[in-house]
Amino acid sequence: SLLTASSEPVTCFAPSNIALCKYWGKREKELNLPVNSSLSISLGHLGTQTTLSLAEVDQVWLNGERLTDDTPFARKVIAFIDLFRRDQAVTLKVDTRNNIPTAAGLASSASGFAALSLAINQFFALDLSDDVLSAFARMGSGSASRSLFQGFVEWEMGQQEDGMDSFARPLVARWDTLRIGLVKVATGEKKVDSRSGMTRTLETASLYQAWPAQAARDISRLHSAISDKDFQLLGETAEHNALSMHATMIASWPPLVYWQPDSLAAMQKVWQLREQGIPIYFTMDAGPNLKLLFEAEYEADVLTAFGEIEVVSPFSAVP
Ligand code: 2P0
Repeated sequence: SLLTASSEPVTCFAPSNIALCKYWGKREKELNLPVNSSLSISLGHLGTQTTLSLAEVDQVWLNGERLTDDTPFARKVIAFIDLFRRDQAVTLKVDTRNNIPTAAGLASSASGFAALSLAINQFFALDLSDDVLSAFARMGSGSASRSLFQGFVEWEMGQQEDGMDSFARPLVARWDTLRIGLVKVATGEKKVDSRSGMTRTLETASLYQAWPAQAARDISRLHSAISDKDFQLLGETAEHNALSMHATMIASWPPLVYWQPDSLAAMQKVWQLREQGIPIYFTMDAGPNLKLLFEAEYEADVLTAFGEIEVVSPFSAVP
């Protein structure tokens, strides 16, 4: 059917998210179909704002600067728009702005493709359901399926070959005292992105065979932790899950070690605080930075130990 484009620019926002049970490995690469389900928490006001408008030629802007067409991000964005417009002669300007402090070292592809999906839906008046929109966002970047929603979000891996049952949904539970601390170790471009890191792990790490079962177990533990407000179970599960994912990365060849010396120093600080009785845990993604998990009453202790880190209150943005 023919698309009707809005004559006015459309702006949409989507939050960044941190997985407590990670997405690591694809069973299908074109559609970003995952090997395992994952569960995340969105970061409230931290994320991406994307504006779509008609333009003479396709153009992708990032934080106020026009990208050249061969930039990886620009190519991915144009390929994603092509999924919707097919052969129709609609040329667009995509203006993407991340308010994620670059100092926090957070990835922006999840919030970026989620915000772009929302903007496309509105710009072309597609009126897609949340489930379908999440499945579309997934095609831009797997973790974008989760960034359409605030709060706790679960991305069900699904079974179908067409991927239409592989999408994320928000959980109804909230946890107002939960806090996430962003510990920056380094912010430079990583040498191996998640996409190629996953491929390498699946192809070369025999340890990866243990991952799908652990992820399934961790998802069910996280559900218990969330419904019982059991912070220790939440933290232990998330930290163990992240370290297990990193173990599969390290067991790849050539080895995939995202840690830097300061990453390990920060982990040791977390373990030391726990020995002192402060309930604090960490998770890490495909990079050297740590994301701390703790509850509001310990925020002062965490800031004393880690200095002036960014602290996110994920449920303050959830109505
Ligand atoms: C996650 N990561 O669950 C995991 C943990 C990185 C480590 O989702 O290839 O950028 O675009 O589907 O979504 C990063 O992977 O990869 C990611 P693609 P994506 O947050």
